[in-house]
Amino acid sequence: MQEEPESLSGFGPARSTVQGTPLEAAELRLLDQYFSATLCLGMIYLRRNPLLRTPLLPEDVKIRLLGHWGSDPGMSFVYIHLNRLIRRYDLNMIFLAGPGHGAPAVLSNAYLEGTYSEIYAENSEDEAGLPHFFRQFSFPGGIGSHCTPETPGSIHEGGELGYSLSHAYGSVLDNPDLISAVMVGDGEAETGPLATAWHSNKFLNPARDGAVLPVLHLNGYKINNPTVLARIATKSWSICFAGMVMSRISWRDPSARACTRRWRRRWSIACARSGAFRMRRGERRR
Ligand SMILES: Cc1ncc(C[n+]2csc(CCOP(=O)(O)OP(=O)(O)O)c2C)c(N)n1
Ligand SMILES: [Mg+2]
Repeated sequence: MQEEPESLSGFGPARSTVQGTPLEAAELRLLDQYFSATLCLGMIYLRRNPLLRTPLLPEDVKIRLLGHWGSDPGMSFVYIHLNRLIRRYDLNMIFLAGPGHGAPAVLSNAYLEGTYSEIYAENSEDEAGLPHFFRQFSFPGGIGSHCTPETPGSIHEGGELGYSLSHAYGSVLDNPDLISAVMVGDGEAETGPLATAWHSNKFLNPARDGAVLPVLHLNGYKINNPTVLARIATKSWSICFAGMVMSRISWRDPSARACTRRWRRRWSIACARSGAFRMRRGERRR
C-alpha cells in the first residue's frame, strides 16, 4: 500500500493505494469494453443516427438538451463493477442512484444488460431499437430525465436530492439477504437529509437486517459549482466519516483502465466490510 496523499482531488495526478494487477486480463478487457459501451452521451445528445453510420449532422442532435453528463461515467463505472461482484458471488444486490439526474447511467446499463428491452420491447437491442432508446430520453412523448418509477430496478427517483441513503437503509431493514449499494452525489451530500442519513448505520441490526454500501461520488461539482467535500483535505472528511463510524476506501480516475484493476480489490474489501460476503456464506449472527 502506498501512503495516502494529503488531498484527494479530481485535479491532481492519478494515484493508487493498491499495487499489482488483481484483475485477470480477460476480465479486465471485458469490463473495459462494457464501460466503453456505455450509451449515456448518445442518450443525452442524439435523436437519431445512434451508431454514426453517416456523418453527424445538426439534425441528428436533440434541440433542447436536458440531461446531466457529470454523474454518468462514475455511476456507470460503479454499476458494472457491482454487476461483476453480483455474478461472481451470487449476491442479492440493488443499486440506488442518489443524483437521479444520472439516469442515463442507470438506463444505459439496464439496456446493455437486457432488462430494459425485456420490459419495453420497442427499445430492442438492435439497430431498430437503439434510435428509439436514444431519442426517447428526456424528449417530448418519451421518458423523464431522472430515474423515474418506470426505470427497471430503480426504487429511488432522486429528483429531489437528499434521500438516497435513507431509502437504501430502509430497503434493507428486515431484509437480511439484501445489499443496497447507493451512489451519493457530493452535491447531494450537502443537503440536510443526506448529511443526517450517514448516521442511519446505527439503526441496522446485523442479525436481522441487510447491508448498505454507500459510495460517495466525489466528482468535484454540483452541476457546475464546486462542492465542499471535494475542496477540503481528504484527512478532514476521513475524520468526519470515521466519527460517523464509517471506514473509507477511496479511488479516482474511473476513465483509466488501470483503475478498473484496482477496483476489483477495493470493491471486494468494501463488500466484505459491509457484510455482503458474510451474508451469502450464511455466517450471519443470529
Ligand atoms: C433538494 C434539491 N435541491 C436542489 C436541486 C437542484 N439540483 C439538481 S442536480 C444538483 C446538483 C447535485 O450535485 P451532485 O449530487 O454532486 O451531482 P452532479 O452534479 O455531480 O451530477 C442540484 C443542486 C435538487 N434537485 N434537489
Ligand atoms: Mg457532484
